[in-house]
Amino acid sequence: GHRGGVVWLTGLSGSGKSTIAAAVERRLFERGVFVQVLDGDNVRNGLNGNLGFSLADRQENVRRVAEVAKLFAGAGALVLCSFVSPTRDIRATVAEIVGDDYLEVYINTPLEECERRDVKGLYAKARAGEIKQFTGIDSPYEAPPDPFLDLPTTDLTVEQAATQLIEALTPRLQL
Ligand code: GGZ
Repeated sequence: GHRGGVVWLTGLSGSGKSTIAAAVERRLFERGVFVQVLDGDNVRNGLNGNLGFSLADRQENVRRVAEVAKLFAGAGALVLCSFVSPTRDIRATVAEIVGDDYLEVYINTPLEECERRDVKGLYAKARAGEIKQFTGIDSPYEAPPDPFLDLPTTDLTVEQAATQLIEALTPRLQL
Protein backbone atom coordinates (compact mmCIF):
# COMPACT_ATOMS: atom_id res chain seq x y z
CA GLY A 1 0.00 0.00 0.00
CA HIS A 2 1.17 3.53 -0.69
CA ARG A 3 1.26 6.62 1.48
CA GLY A 4 -0.53 9.87 0.74
CA GLY A 5 1.46 12.89 -0.33
CA VAL A 6 1.29 16.29 -1.97
CA VAL A 7 3.32 16.74 -5.14
CA TRP A 8 3.46 20.45 -5.83
CA LEU A 9 4.35 21.45 -9.40
CA THR A 10 5.55 25.05 -9.68
CA GLY A 11 6.58 26.83 -12.86
CA LEU A 12 5.61 29.53 -15.33
CA SER A 13 2.35 29.61 -17.27
CA GLY A 14 2.82 27.24 -20.20
CA SER A 15 5.76 25.43 -18.60
CA GLY A 16 3.97 22.08 -18.86
CA LYS A 17 2.83 21.57 -15.25
CA SER A 18 -0.69 20.39 -15.99
CA THR A 19 0.37 18.26 -18.97
CA ILE A 20 2.98 16.43 -16.90
CA ALA A 21 0.54 16.07 -13.97
CA ALA A 22 -2.05 14.54 -16.31
CA ALA A 23 0.49 12.03 -17.67
CA VAL A 24 1.54 11.04 -14.13
CA GLU A 25 -2.11 10.80 -13.07
CA ARG A 26 -2.96 8.47 -15.96
CA ARG A 27 -0.02 6.17 -15.31
CA LEU A 28 -0.59 5.95 -11.55
CA PHE A 29 -4.34 5.46 -11.99
CA GLU A 30 -3.56 2.48 -14.24
CA ARG A 31 -1.53 1.04 -11.36
CA GLY A 32 -4.41 1.45 -8.91
CA VAL A 33 -3.03 4.45 -7.02
CA PHE A 34 -5.58 6.86 -5.48
CA VAL A 35 -4.55 10.04 -7.29
CA GLN A 36 -6.18 13.48 -7.41
CA VAL A 37 -5.14 16.43 -9.58
CA LEU A 38 -5.74 19.99 -8.41
CA ASP A 39 -5.04 22.85 -10.82
CA GLY A 40 -6.35 26.23 -11.87
CA ASP A 41 -8.81 24.56 -14.22
CA ASN A 42 -10.65 22.74 -11.42
CA VAL A 43 -10.32 25.26 -8.57
CA ARG A 44 -10.24 28.77 -10.05
CA ASN A 45 -13.82 28.48 -11.36
CA GLY A 46 -15.40 27.09 -8.18
CA LEU A 47 -13.61 27.02 -4.82
CA ASN A 48 -11.45 30.03 -5.70
CA GLY A 49 -13.76 31.78 -8.14
CA ASN A 50 -13.50 35.04 -6.21
CA LEU A 51 -9.72 35.32 -6.62
CA GLY A 52 -7.61 37.05 -9.28
CA PHE A 53 -3.88 37.32 -9.93
CA SER A 54 -2.56 39.93 -7.51
CA LEU A 55 0.14 38.46 -5.27
CA ALA A 56 -2.31 38.57 -2.35
CA ASP A 57 -4.94 36.64 -4.32
CA ARG A 58 -2.36 34.10 -5.52
CA GLN A 59 -1.30 33.63 -1.90
CA GLU A 60 -4.92 32.95 -0.89
CA ASN A 61 -5.50 30.71 -3.94
CA VAL A 62 -2.54 28.56 -3.02
CA ARG A 63 -3.32 28.55 0.72
CA ARG A 64 -6.81 27.14 0.12
CA VAL A 65 -5.48 24.56 -2.32
CA ALA A 66 -2.84 23.47 0.19
CA GLU A 67 -5.55 22.93 2.83
CA VAL A 68 -7.62 20.85 0.38
CA ALA A 69 -4.54 18.88 -0.70
CA LYS A 70 -3.73 18.14 2.94
CA LEU A 71 -7.21 16.70 3.44
CA PHE A 72 -6.86 14.46 0.37
CA ALA A 73 -3.39 13.32 1.45
CA GLY A 74 -4.78 12.48 4.88
CA ALA A 75 -7.29 10.22 3.14
CA GLY A 76 -4.38 8.43 1.42
CA ALA A 77 -4.39 10.19 -1.94
CA LEU A 78 -1.38 11.16 -3.96
CA VAL A 79 -2.30 14.76 -4.83
CA LEU A 80 -0.77 16.40 -7.88
CA CYS A 81 -1.09 20.20 -7.56
CA SER A 82 -0.24 22.35 -10.61
CA PHE A 83 -0.03 26.01 -9.68
CA VAL A 84 2.31 28.76 -10.84
CA SER A 85 2.84 29.53 -7.12
CA PRO A 86 5.36 32.17 -8.14
CA THR A 87 7.15 33.25 -4.98
CA ARG A 88 9.16 31.58 -2.24
CA ASP A 89 6.75 33.10 0.30
CA ILE A 90 3.74 31.51 -1.37
CA ARG A 91 5.43 28.10 -1.53
CA ALA A 92 6.59 28.42 2.09
CA THR A 93 2.91 28.72 3.04
CA VAL A 94 2.18 25.43 1.29
CA ALA A 95 5.13 23.70 2.95
CA GLU A 96 3.96 24.93 6.35
CA ILE A 97 0.38 23.72 5.82
CA VAL A 98 1.24 20.36 4.28
CA GLY A 99 4.26 19.53 6.43
CA ASP A 100 6.29 16.37 5.77
CA ASP A 101 4.06 15.28 2.89
CA TYR A 102 5.11 18.30 0.74
CA LEU A 103 7.18 17.43 -2.33
CA GLU A 104 8.16 20.42 -4.48
CA VAL A 105 8.72 19.84 -8.19
CA TYR A 106 10.10 22.61 -10.38
CA ILE A 107 8.83 22.45 -13.94
CA ASN A 108 11.91 24.22 -15.20
CA THR A 109 10.99 25.77 -18.54
CA PRO A 110 12.64 29.12 -19.33
CA LEU A 111 10.41 32.11 -19.98
CA GLU A 112 11.68 32.34 -23.58
CA GLU A 113 10.49 28.78 -24.24
CA CYS A 114 7.08 29.31 -22.59
CA GLU A 115 6.65 32.48 -24.60
CA ARG A 116 7.76 30.75 -27.81
CA ARG A 117 5.19 27.96 -27.25
CA ASP A 118 2.48 30.41 -26.09
CA VAL A 119 -0.11 27.61 -26.25
CA LYS A 120 -2.99 29.80 -25.05
CA GLY A 121 -1.83 33.10 -26.55
CA LEU A 122 -1.58 34.62 -23.05
CA TYR A 123 2.01 35.88 -23.41
CA ALA A 124 1.10 37.81 -26.54
CA LYS A 125 -1.80 39.39 -24.65
CA ALA A 126 0.41 40.17 -21.65
CA ARG A 127 3.04 41.79 -23.92
CA ALA A 128 0.27 43.84 -25.52
CA GLY A 129 -0.89 44.99 -22.06
CA GLU A 130 -4.23 43.19 -22.39
CA ILE A 131 -3.48 41.02 -19.32
CA LYS A 132 -1.92 42.73 -16.32
CA GLN A 133 0.19 41.13 -13.58
CA PHE A 134 1.16 38.24 -15.82
CA THR A 135 3.81 35.98 -14.32
CA GLY A 136 7.20 36.47 -15.97
CA ILE A 137 6.11 39.65 -17.76
CA ASP A 138 4.96 42.17 -15.14
CA SER A 139 4.66 39.91 -12.10
CA PRO A 140 7.56 37.97 -10.53
CA TYR A 141 8.52 34.30 -10.73
CA GLU A 142 11.15 33.14 -8.25
CA ALA A 143 12.65 29.76 -9.12
CA PRO A 144 12.73 27.29 -6.22
CA PRO A 145 16.35 27.04 -5.00
CA ASP A 146 16.14 23.51 -3.61
CA PRO A 147 13.22 21.52 -5.06
CA PHE A 148 12.62 17.80 -4.40
CA LEU A 149 12.90 17.39 -8.19
CA ASP A 150 13.88 19.70 -11.07
CA LEU A 151 12.45 18.80 -14.49
CA PRO A 152 14.09 20.71 -17.37
CA THR A 153 11.37 20.28 -19.97
CA THR A 154 13.43 21.59 -22.88
CA ASP A 155 15.45 18.35 -22.62
CA LEU A 156 12.56 15.96 -21.86
CA THR A 157 9.41 14.67 -23.50
CA VAL A 158 6.24 14.72 -21.41
CA GLU A 159 6.52 10.94 -20.96
CA GLN A 160 10.17 11.21 -19.88
CA ALA A 161 9.27 13.90 -17.35
CA ALA A 162 6.42 11.72 -16.03
CA THR A 163 8.79 8.74 -15.71
CA GLN A 164 11.34 10.80 -13.77
CA LEU A 165 8.67 12.08 -11.43
CA ILE A 166 7.18 8.63 -10.78
CA GLU A 167 10.66 7.17 -10.17
CA ALA A 168 11.46 9.94 -7.68
CA LEU A 169 8.14 9.37 -5.87
CA THR A 170 8.32 5.58 -5.73
CA PRO A 171 10.55 5.12 -2.66
CA ARG A 172 9.16 8.17 -0.94
CA LEU A 173 5.50 7.19 -1.25
CA GLN A 174 5.96 3.41 -1.38
CA LEU A 175 4.22 3.25 -4.76
C1 GGZ B 1 -0.31 34.07 -14.58
C2 GGZ B 1 -2.43 33.69 -15.46
C3 GGZ B 1 -2.72 35.04 -15.31
C4 GGZ B 1 -1.73 35.90 -14.78
C5 GGZ B 1 -4.46 34.07 -16.14
N1 GGZ B 1 -0.54 35.37 -14.42
O1 GGZ B 1 -1.13 28.71 -18.62
P1 GGZ B 1 -2.37 28.69 -17.82
O2 GGZ B 1 -3.10 30.07 -17.88
O3 GGZ B 1 -3.34 27.61 -17.99
O4 GGZ B 1 -1.91 28.79 -16.33
C6 GGZ B 1 -2.00 30.11 -15.82
C7 GGZ B 1 -3.01 30.09 -14.70
C8 GGZ B 1 -2.30 30.45 -13.40
O5 GGZ B 1 -3.16 30.20 -12.32
P2 GGZ B 1 -2.60 29.60 -10.96
O6 GGZ B 1 -3.78 29.38 -10.08
O7 GGZ B 1 -1.70 28.46 -11.24
O8 GGZ B 1 -1.69 30.84 -10.43
S1 GGZ B 1 -1.12 31.09 -8.96
O9 GGZ B 1 -0.51 29.84 -8.46
O10 GGZ B 1 -0.10 32.16 -9.16
O11 GGZ B 1 -2.24 31.54 -8.11
C9 GGZ B 1 -2.62 30.98 -16.92
C10 GGZ B 1 -3.77 31.70 -16.27
O12 GGZ B 1 -4.01 31.05 -15.01
N2 GGZ B 1 -3.52 33.10 -15.97
N3 GGZ B 1 -3.99 35.27 -15.75
N4 GGZ B 1 -1.95 37.23 -14.65
N5 GGZ B 1 -1.21 33.20 -15.09
